[in-house]
Amino acid sequence: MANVIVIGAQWGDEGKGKITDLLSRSADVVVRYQGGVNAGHTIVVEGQTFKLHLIPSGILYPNTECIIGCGTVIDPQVLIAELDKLEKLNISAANLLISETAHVTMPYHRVIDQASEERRGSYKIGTTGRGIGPTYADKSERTGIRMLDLMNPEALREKLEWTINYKNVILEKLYNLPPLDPQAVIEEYMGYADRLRPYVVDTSLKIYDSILRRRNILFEGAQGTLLDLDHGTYPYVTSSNPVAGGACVGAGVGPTMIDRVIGVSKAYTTRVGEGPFPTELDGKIGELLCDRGAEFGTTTGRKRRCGWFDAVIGRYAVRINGMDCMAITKLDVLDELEEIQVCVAYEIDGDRCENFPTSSRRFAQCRPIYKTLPGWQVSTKECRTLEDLPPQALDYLKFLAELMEVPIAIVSLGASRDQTIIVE
Ligand code: 2SA
Ligand code: MG
Repeated sequence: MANVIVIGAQWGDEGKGKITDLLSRSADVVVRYQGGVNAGHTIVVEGQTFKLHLIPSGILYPNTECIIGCGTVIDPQVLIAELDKLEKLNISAANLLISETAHVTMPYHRVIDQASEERRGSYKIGTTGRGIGPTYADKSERTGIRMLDLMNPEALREKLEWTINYKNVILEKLYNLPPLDPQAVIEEYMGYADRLRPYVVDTSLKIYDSILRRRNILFEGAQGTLLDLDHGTYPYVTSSNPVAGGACVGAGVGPTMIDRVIGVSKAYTTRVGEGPFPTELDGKIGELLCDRGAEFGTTTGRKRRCGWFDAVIGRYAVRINGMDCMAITKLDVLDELEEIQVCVAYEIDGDRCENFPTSSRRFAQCRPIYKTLPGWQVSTKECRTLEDLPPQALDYLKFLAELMEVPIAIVSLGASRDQTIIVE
């Protein structure tokens, strides 16, 4: 297994949770390297369903070390709620480590995220409203609060007094919102600090130590390639780097330590939030994909927009992430369709375009050029090998692999662990 990065090849929600869960079995360490409580995966333990936003699902394996790296942003309130939930289920969090240089999401980040979205009107991004953008903005502006500060009452008091007074000017003058009481926030966050202290360490050092001991490390991306701040559909992106390159920065490891990159993509496409989406389907087929795929956000419950598979994006994701292979998820969602379309290229102003355009304006003008393939119209949910698949489904997968120029290593046909084909 060695050191592997798993990333989303589309706009997030590709089913990375299930694939990382599969790979976690052979991992000694699982590392989250970016994002915050905007991510979410659903976990089922003893028939009970619950959601994790920050803690890697690897926590369910008693011997797997789970690391929340320096590239993440941490909302302590949500993290503590997750720890409480695990405790209730008798799942030990003793193997959890949190980076001391990760940035902390504060109440003003959440307020500003929501207020600025409202202010943007028709230019809104469609954020999760969890304060992610403002937390990363403060990191870049160098006014952020890090876990190190949270752990040090004196530093916390000093930094927060200054910062909250500064943010209050923005809240009052820019958004006409009530100011925050610095003392109340300081007290609240000091309480969180005590609860989190046992987990907070220099995680980069811990990861390096694991590398030297040849332990298997899984770097788990949140969101997806097209939501990457630098390489996605800017400005309709998140504020971190979900691409494979982000794993090095966000975990604090050098690129020579990484052995493999696995991309995860749905057999169709979804997107939550605003922004162009060339293969989006408004009508009956879009509804069918949404219904059969249960396409609702884990964090906000928002309905996801659905559309056909887009191989231009797929090729782009293969390139930007240096992908070795791909996992295709939710193939079974397509089971009932008579015909399936795949976007093979775009048309912009009468020209054929094979490559993902960097300009959002151009991207918004892209019209998909489709190739139509026959559907299979039988259930694939029970297939466990490629030979079990109906020939049309196999042809569909072969076509995707050809278009993206990447081998397909895993096919997923449902939420449970056994509904998986591992391609030898
Ligand atoms: P933000 O909140 O600043 O990161 O939002 C910016 C854009 O990034 C999108 N985004 C996501 N898209 C898909 N899935 C995400 N995670 C949750 C999930 C989403 C949910 O797992 O389902 O529950 O709604 C995620 N996180 C951020 C977001 O829609 C904006 O387009
Ligand atoms: Mg998700």
